[in-house]
Amino acid sequence: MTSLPSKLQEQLSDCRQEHLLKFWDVLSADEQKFFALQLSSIDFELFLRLREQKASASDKLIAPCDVVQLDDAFQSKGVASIQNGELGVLTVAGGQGTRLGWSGPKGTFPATPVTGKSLFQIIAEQIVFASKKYSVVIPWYIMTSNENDEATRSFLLDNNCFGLKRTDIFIFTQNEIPAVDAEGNMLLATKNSVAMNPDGHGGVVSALKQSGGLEEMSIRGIKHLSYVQVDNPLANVIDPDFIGLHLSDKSSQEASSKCVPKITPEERVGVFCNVAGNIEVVEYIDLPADKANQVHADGELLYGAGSIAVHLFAVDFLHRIADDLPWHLAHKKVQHVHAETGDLVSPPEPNAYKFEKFVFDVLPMAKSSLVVATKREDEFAPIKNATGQDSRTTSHQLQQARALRWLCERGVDVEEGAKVEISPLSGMSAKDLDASVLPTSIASDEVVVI
Ligand code: UD2
Repeated sequence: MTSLPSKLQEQLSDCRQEHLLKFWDVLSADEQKFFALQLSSIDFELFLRLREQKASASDKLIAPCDVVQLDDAFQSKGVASIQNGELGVLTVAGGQGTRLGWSGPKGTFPATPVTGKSLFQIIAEQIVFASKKYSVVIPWYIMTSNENDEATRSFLLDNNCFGLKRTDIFIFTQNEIPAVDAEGNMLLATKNSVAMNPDGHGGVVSALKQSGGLEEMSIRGIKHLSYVQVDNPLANVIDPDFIGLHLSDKSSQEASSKCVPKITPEERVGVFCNVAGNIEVVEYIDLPADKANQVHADGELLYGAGSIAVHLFAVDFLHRIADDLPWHLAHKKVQHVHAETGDLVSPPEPNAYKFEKFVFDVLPMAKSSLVVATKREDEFAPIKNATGQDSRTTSHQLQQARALRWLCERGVDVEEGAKVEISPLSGMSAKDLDASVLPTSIASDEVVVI
């Protein structure tokens, strides 16, 4: 039996967390080693600060925010920036597909309606397409979590990175932070490990900095990042119109975001708002019901600028604010080992607080920030749940509908009932399809991949 290094012992005692060592003496030498290693990775100072944090206040002065429409007025600026090699793609993919009932990283989930391409493949192929179209290397930065890092790396390698060079993909892992109970105590996940949770997608900014990602971008000359979540197969990852608008302002934007009309007051998307003069996303659970339900004369939601979590960030800006994101507190169920008996407890009700950062909290820190309205039917078909709203089924329908619209726009006669999928390798707009050989018509019983 070994003893815990004295520095760790002191830290635990300073934070009054000695209860974590309750089972130390019954652990094997290897288990003790593992536990000591995990404990040494915990930022105890941060833990002490966060323990004092109260639930985020929702009594801020909130008003609807200004939104501009997406158009191609500044497309040439966007194209020039891409061609100059200034753009990188940033994907947050730390989540597991738990809500989907998928056991691997969410990005490995089969998402397209005919060929079942994974969420990762859809993004990779958009990058391949754009790299060819603009004759430029577009690096891809992927954030994983401890839980899915290895599986993500293997998946990409096993699939030859879907046509991208491995050296143009930068994979980095987000940090973790201990969950605490109502008394501010850490919980044991097992007898020799603390219950930790990933630090939220907002952890992407500090993780990019710590991993050397921001540095790597500077070396490559990357000035802007196109940020997307992994779970929206319709996200237009490299959009020259959006990038052009982002760059159109004289002072050049530090952050721009896309929004779509929120459909119902209950829809689980954050809303872009003006909060005390700044653009912020107010998360669905934080938007007071009276505001969420307010409508314009035409029936549209007053607070209807729904976030699809698609942003453009200036790399310099991320450098500046990397360590400044606030923390949010979420009351969640956390499975743990009973502090006295050592039995596994699966609480029926939320029993602990998890700390998370949200990426949209960078917006109010930007010197300038733009919210751009885009077509919901073209750019938003998230896959979140196993069934019902935002499931694979609803996403398939939306993907299919967009494919049909694009083909109709290019003059293809598509009969109702036909199954069609457009590969990102063929393009990211109806116009891009002009470079492909298209059929003149598609019969109702046909299955076509373009
Ligand atoms: C997010 C937004 C919501 C809306 C919606 C659009 C938040 C808090 N909510 O809701 O406002 O824009 O998306 O689809 O952002 N992830 C990590 N690490 C983490 C947590 C999440 O990488 O620690 C990734 C995850 O893999 C996924 C993305 O972040 O790609 C979204 O995470 P989520 O499913 O928790 O967000 P959701 O659907 O509640």
